Amino acid sequence: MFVDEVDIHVAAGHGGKGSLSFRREKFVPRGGPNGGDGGHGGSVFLVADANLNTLLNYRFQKAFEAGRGGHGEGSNRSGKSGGDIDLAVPVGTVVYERRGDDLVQIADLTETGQRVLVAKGGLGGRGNAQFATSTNRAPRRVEPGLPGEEKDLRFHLKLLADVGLVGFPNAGKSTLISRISAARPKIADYPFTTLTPNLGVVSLPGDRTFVVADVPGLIEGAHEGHGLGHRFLSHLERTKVLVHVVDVSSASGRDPLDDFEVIVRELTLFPGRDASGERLADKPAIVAANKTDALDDPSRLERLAAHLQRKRIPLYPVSAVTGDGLTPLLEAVWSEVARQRETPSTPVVE
Ligand SMILES: Nc1nc2c(ncn2[C@@H]2O[C@H](COP(=O)(O)OP(=O)(O)OP(=O)(O)O)[C@@H](O)[C@H]2O)c(=O)[nH]1
Ligand SMILES: [Mg+2]
Repeated sequence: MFVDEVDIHVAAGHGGKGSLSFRREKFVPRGGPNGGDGGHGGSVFLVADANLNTLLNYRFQKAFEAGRGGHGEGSNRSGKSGGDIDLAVPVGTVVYERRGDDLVQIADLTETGQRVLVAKGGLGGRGNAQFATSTNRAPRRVEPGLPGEEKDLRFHLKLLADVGLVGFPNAGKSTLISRISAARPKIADYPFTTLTPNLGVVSLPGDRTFVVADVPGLIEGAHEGHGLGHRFLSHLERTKVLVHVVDVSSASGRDPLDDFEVIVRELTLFPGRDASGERLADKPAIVAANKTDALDDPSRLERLAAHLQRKRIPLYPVSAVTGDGLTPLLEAVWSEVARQRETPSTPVVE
């Protein structure tokens, strides 16, 4: 099951308290203070794990607590430090902290192995040995341990892909990704076959690779929750290029030009932006006019082509089933991906 948003609670460990103790030895009537310090509380970290692709685990367990620091002891023994905990999250997880009614972004785990501190353990208190001075040789002062940080966090997984496939249900997005990558999503002749996003890696000759995301189809009114709604569009926020998959055969019973415009409108109405403030509708777009093997009425494709030419959007007629036209499409997609990779986006400073 694919889960891309969860709310959890993390608590770092409390620091242990310092010890109050004096040396007691035969023939030493008044031994000096020897109370050790309390151990520090354990901290909570998040670690980006490339083997995870969902936040499903956090559906079942929602509260995590790192270890408490042990109390200090006599003979200057410090308490044990509380154990840290590492919570594994998929690469692409954005972390928000709840502060009152606000959610404030505190981390973005975009690289495998990246580890970030989200709740710091409390310091252990000092034992009385630390308070001895020349004027006070028998201090009775000790410190309690400090509480560890506690936070309410939201994890939001936003997949990291270079290219997003968008289009109506049944347009052939999953067929296309299965044809150009090793991804094997379910394909069927009915709408809403794909219920969660799929990722695939496309490899072109000359070590050129990019990652494609196939997301559930959109329909008119998706921004109002129709169909599966906008729910999965956040997974396209970080893509560099969108490929519109448009069914140009007559099977859909709709007009390809209208289909394209409906999707553009839905993208425009999606509020999400990437780190540079770019909206989905502003991303470079390429149109794959699909199902040309079943093109019974060429005027459907011609009208779409004329429309896109006016809008200066590149069009590639393809058949995801026979493979016709896929090489030129992928080359065009690659060129755009490569161009975007060369112009790093300037993140919005918050
Ligand atoms: N003739 C023909 N049929 C195709 C082509 N591409 C996809 N199809 C068929 O169209 C139907 C839908 O394909 P999918 O790949 O599941 O469509 P999708 O866009 O992923 O659909 P959703 O997951 O519902 O959004 C399937 O029956 C495919 O076999 C094509 O190039 N030519
Ligand atoms: Mg699909």
